[in-house]
Amino acid sequence: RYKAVIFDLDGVITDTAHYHYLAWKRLAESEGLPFDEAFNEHLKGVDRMGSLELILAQGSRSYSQEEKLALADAKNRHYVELIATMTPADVLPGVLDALAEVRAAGMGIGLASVSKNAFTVLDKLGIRDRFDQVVDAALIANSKPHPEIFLTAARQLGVDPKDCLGVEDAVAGVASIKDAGMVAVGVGSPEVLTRADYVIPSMARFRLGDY
Ligand code: G16
Ligand code: MG
Repeated sequence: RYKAVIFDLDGVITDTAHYHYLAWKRLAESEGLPFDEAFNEHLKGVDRMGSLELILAQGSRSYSQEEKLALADAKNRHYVELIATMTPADVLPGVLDALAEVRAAGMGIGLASVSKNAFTVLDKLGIRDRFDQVVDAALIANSKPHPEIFLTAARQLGVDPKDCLGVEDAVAGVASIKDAGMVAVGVGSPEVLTRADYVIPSMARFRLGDY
């Protein structure tokens, strides 16, 4: 039924979503701003400066562009430190089987991540060559929830968006998939990922034939 499957990176392929959370939490606390798991859900899939804006909006003080860039840079340095320890063992359970299942079905495989660190993470995991096309921050102007990133991945794969399945753990990412005209598989909780067509608790439950 589908011609390609396009996967998100952070939170789907590997648990970098947790590293982003830790790095933003430290940053927020250093500025005396509130931060918890529930608030973090809004940041998933949102690019670096967009995430920072959401965090700073929790407080009343205004920041110059220079201060914002310094804060974003500090968060990224912490995040890069955290991902430096990653190895191929950090690929989440079920992911390699899912990629093999999609490959065996003769479909294209894409990756859609708004992260500037996407290639670093793929190389740490040793799985860059399993994707036919990778679309990262360098190739797009609009972060998720805008559909641009999934539309770009479909175009690069040479398939129509309606023939694509998108896989995402973030509210913003599911919105991006749906607004691109694709079918969405959410990885997480159905109460959070309300726009997803299907929701699985983890990639270990991914079965192409179910969608
Ligand atoms: C990811 C994360 C976001 C993060 C963004 C930018 O997007 O989900 O939390 O803010 O990348 O990352 P960086 O600061 O490394 O450029 P995705 O699309 O992979 O879920
Ligand atoms: Mg994600």
